[in-house]
Amino acid sequence: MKTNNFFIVSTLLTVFFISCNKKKYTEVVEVPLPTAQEKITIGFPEDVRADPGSFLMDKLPYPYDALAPTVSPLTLETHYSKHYLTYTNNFNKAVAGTGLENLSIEEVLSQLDLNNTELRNNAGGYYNHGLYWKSMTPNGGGKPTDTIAAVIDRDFGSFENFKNTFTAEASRQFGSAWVWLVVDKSGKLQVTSTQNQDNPLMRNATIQGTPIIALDLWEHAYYLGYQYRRRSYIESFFNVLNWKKINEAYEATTRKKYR
Ligand code: MN3
Repeated sequence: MKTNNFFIVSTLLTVFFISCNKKKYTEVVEVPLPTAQEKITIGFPEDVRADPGSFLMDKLPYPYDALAPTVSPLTLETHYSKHYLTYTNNFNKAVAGTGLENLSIEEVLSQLDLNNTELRNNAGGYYNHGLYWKSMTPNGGGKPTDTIAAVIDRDFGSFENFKNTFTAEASRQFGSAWVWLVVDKSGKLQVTSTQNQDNPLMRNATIQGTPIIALDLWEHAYYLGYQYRRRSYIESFFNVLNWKKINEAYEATTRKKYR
């Protein structure tokens, strides 16, 4: 009898200790990123200053925490104040003395020498991020309205078809890339993608056109919030799309064409 009791008690203790250990282990895994550090790190977009140059940074049209949870505050702060700032400074350095510095950014991109990788990468990085900031807004998303809604229906059949096409194009990317909605040379909307910091305004683009939506698929754009779940970031992007601005960009493109 005594042996039996001892056996039962020790079994219960063993089970107890194992479950304690399991719990401890689980707690360690679930510890979130330190929020205290985020508070210290995050500043204000208006405090970011580029070096003097021909091209100015686009002002971020919302605070760093405005796009959460689609884009985490720390991601947006780092992206805008470090990555975008660096592209802008390096672009201004690379374009100086090329004879292109007084052109519009769209003209620079369509005319630049693709073998000049410093200029190509940084002019792309400068333009691409400017459009990415404008593609998004807090309380955005939903279905498009105005002209762009009708044109999406015309060229994709429906908004759902457009969304599926864009998501599929984004999901099949490998490595650092951008996904675009462009107005092509015939005025039709098309979804396309580019590698690195290239874009559809460059002469090497498979589908050339004027971009009106830009999605950054570099890891720095989503890794802190999503890690390996790139697909979740792509899906969440639709929750912050700025359809008002996208419609304006579409209308500006067609006006330019038929002017
Ligand atoms: Mn980026």
